[in-house]
Amino acid sequence: MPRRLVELPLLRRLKPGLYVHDEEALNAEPGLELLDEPITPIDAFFIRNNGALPEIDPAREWTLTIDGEVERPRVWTLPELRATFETVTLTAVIECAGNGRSQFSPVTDGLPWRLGAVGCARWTGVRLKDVLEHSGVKPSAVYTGHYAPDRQISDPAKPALSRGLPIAKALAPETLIAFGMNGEPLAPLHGAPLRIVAPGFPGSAWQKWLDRISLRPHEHDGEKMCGTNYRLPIVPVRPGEAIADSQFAVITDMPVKSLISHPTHGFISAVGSTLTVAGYAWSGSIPVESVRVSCDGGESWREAELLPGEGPFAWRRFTADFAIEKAGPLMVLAQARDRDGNVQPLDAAPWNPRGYCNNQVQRVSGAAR
Ligand SMILES: Nc1nc2c(c(=O)[nH]1)N[C@H]1C(S)=C(S)[C@@H](COP(=O)(O)O)O[C@H]1N2
Ligand SMILES: [Mo]
Repeated sequence: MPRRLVELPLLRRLKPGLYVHDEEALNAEPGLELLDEPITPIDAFFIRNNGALPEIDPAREWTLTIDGEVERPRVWTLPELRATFETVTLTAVIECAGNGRSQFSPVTDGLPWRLGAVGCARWTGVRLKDVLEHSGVKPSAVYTGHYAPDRQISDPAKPALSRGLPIAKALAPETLIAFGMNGEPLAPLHGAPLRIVAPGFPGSAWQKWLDRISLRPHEHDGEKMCGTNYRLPIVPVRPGEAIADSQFAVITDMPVKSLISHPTHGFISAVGSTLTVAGYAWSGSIPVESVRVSCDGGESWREAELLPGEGPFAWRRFTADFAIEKAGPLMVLAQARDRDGNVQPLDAAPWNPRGYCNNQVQRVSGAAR
């Protein structure tokens, strides 16, 4: 019998530290203290679902169909995929495009994510490129379309999500069809048995419960690919202003960003002690170059020490020490910069109707006593 993957009480046991935004679709994020590790543990990892969890019949063998603009369409079983293609493991950040949405003003539509809809994991799978090339990619293929069995809650006839990748990203060596996460078989909540891993691209491009990839002769137009869904205005917009769909473009590489995982809001530092500010920095395709940290609300800054990441798609640990000399309020900020000189905005990121890509500098308030 098909069954719903995970019920809420089970989620609370599996991921006890997560704040649940939405019980029906199961959307949940960790507190930032749970993200203070180079590899995010699975029980601290955020969950994002656009629809109901799919009903998966364990008795039916899972297959992955490759069709569309290919010479030789093909249906794969999991053992066939594993036996035919090289298995690779890479470390990559996945961040929901809506992470930080609650900090936009005025508020926008969408789940009011705080800052926890991000994590860094080790992903194991086969290269999407290898699987597509085995079918013979036609020159007419410019985009992938990804399909999965999960359905919309308000309209179960419709898929919850069907996103895709520009063909260059689909054929890039880092893009995977994954079946493992952090050395374990991929968990049902994270898309088992198969999901896309598209390092640097928004989480929405990382299709879970993948059962079909169709190569498209134009940009994919599946569920949540069009209109304002996971698309940003290509011109500045003011809140409330009407703008045509043609003025939006699909989000591809995510902007440079950092997260302060220590200390957390409301911290107290003793006068005479050292405050160590620590966290992680990452970006889409342009490497992170530096992080600077302030503990006086941005009056003065110090370059953080930045450790190498576990490969080019992982986040990088930063730390900065401050001598706490006098009592009073403290306001900790971290600002990452990428190699092209892009920095996190100190105040608001550009406002957009659906509240995507908010990489504004995080502020953590505390006090010295
Ligand atoms: N089939 C399917 N895949 C999906 C989604 C979905 O709703 N359905 N949500 C996407 C979004 S918006 C995000 S941010 C990531 C979240 O991955 P996670 O739940 O493993 O953290 O999955 C993506 N893949
Ligand atoms: Mo997302």
